[in-house]
Amino acid sequence: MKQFLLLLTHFILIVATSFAAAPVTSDGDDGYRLWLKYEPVTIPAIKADYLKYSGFIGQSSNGETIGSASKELQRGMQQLLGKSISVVSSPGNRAGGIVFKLKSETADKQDHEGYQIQLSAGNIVISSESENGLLYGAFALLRRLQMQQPLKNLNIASRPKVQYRMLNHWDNVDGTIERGYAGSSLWKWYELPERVDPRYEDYARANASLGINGTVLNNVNASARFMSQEYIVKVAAIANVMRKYGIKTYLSVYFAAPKTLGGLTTSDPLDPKVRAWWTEKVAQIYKEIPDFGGFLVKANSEGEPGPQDYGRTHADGANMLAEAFKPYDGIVIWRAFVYKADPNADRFKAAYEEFVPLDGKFDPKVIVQVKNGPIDFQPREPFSPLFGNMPKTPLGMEFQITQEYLGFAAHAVYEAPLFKECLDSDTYVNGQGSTVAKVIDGSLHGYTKTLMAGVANTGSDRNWTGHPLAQANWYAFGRLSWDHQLSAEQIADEWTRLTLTRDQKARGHVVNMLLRSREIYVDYNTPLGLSRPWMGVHFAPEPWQSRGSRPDWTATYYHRADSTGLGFDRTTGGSNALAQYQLQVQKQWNNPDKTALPYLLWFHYVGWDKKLSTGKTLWGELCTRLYAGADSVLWMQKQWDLAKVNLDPEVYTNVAQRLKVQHREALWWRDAWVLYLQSFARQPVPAEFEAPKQTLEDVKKSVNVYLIR
Ligand code: BDP
Repeated sequence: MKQFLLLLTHFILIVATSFAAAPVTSDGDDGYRLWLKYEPVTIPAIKADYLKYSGFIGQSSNGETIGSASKELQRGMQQLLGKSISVVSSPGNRAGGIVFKLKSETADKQDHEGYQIQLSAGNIVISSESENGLLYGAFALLRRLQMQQPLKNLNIASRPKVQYRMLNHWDNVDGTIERGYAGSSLWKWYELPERVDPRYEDYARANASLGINGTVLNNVNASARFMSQEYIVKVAAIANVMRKYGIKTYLSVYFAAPKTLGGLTTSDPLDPKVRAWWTEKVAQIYKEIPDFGGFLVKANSEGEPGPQDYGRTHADGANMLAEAFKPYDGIVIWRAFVYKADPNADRFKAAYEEFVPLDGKFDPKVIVQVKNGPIDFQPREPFSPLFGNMPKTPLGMEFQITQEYLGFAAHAVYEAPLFKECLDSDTYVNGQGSTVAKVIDGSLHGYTKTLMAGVANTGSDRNWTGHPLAQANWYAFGRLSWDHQLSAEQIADEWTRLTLTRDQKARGHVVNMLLRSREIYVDYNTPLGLSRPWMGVHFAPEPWQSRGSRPDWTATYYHRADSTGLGFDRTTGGSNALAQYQLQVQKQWNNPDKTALPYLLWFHYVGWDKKLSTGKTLWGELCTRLYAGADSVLWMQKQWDLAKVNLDPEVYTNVAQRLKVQHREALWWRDAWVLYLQSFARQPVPAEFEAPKQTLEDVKKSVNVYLIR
């Protein structure tokens, strides 16, 4: 089954990306440079302003990362201002340059990677307690210059709100990427360690420019092969590049590796031989990678092995690995994405039920990584009830940047509003204002370790992300992992300026479109709180799918449509999943008349004729949203066209064509839901909309094409 799904995913990937690569012309922007384009500054006063500080770069220590910072400044100033700048190791009292200043460390860990940029004694001074901070400061200065912002009164101080800011790659040894839609893996295992692709450095630069300081190279459905010496040296070759940009390298581990790779008879975490095996393994890794970041573990989840195979708990498993890391800086990131195949259970409740009883039982080296929602990266989910309910265990956030449920690389969906919606949700655990963001940044419970991870959307496509606008999602994730208080709009505007156009009007159109894109997607894909994590293709509509190897791997399990209504009752009358939240949150969602419409069907089974707050019946409202969503893709096309003259023609055409695909597929989704739900609701499509021209059977046939091997 797994093999088949992998093949299927691969097939879809090919289909989804076959229209991806517009030919690259010599003068077009192929997207490779991302937001680090460094195009010449066009405002003379700004140029003159910065040129005053282009005399030299003062770099008095010679670490690798500070070296990268100088190199980046040289590259940036050369391209932005047309001036080559040399690096001096002892600037003395010279003025007219950019000076790096390494300060002594304070006890506050978060300050460690922070930076200040000020004008002082005729120089631009970038100071930090760490080389990473200096690198982040250099990128921040370059960002400012790229955005043509004046230097006057320059006084910037910034520090990360979260300690571990990382990408999770779901990349496999064979070069495929689970849920990857932008080509194959960036990591070329077959040619490593001898050949180190120069692209690794550009990857590291892009991440460092956002403040990302960690990367997990391989899929959470991990191959034990990554624990072999052969692969450890390959990983070390990549880690050598990452290190220069302040990025630590991590690996996902296969929990049963002691058995499959080590030849032991068990992988029981309480078995002394197993513990010794891991201790030795970790030591072996540190020999090759002295700054190794740690392990990411998916255990007892979707068929992966884990401690429960031996009657042990998640804490037993995680703590055993933590013990192996004791002599080192590395950490263990244990995922909370678990749900058992219980036909009577509500998958929504599973992670909470398994993990909350373990609160306080994890080693201090462990962070539990929780997906933003209780199910699985849906276009809209309520926040996971784990947030706030494990005060004694550092909980990290797992967002998905790759668009598994968001239209792959064919649909433009700007994800910052989705990320922010979760981060800004109030858990009420310590009264009003106990937001998820405060859980994640540690301020609510005083976590010693804090983490935000994003499942990467990068691949071997020349433009990294397949859809040119998907770069904005990588960018937004990185910026929010540094500062979750930035707004989705501010990030969109920044990214658009750096990547697409400096023109204010054109930017306005693009930003407008980006900001609305997620809501538009939700409208034609999963309106009013529908969800659809069934086992099929995660791309095409299949609300009729009712057979699977387990009930929660069907579509009907989630939407529960029948002749009287639709939706999943999670109130006391139903699964009572709502009880996992604080009372104030329950109040928000336990009454169908008061539940905000975007969450309605997440918590309630609602009759087809029930009048909603909009004045329409459930059926009427569903139709309205599905039609409005699909039509709004035409509005997106219009916004994009309005910006055309200020966009690179290559990028313009690439996105314009994808928006056409998006519209075609939005209609597909709309028709699938309307026709399928209509077979239960037995009502006509409201008169103001044109009824679908195809039949439900037609839609099913078109979806079945995706299932053909
Ligand atoms: C689901 C994906 C699956 C992942 C799993 C996970 O469909 O490919 O392995 O999540 O996060 O969303 O472990």
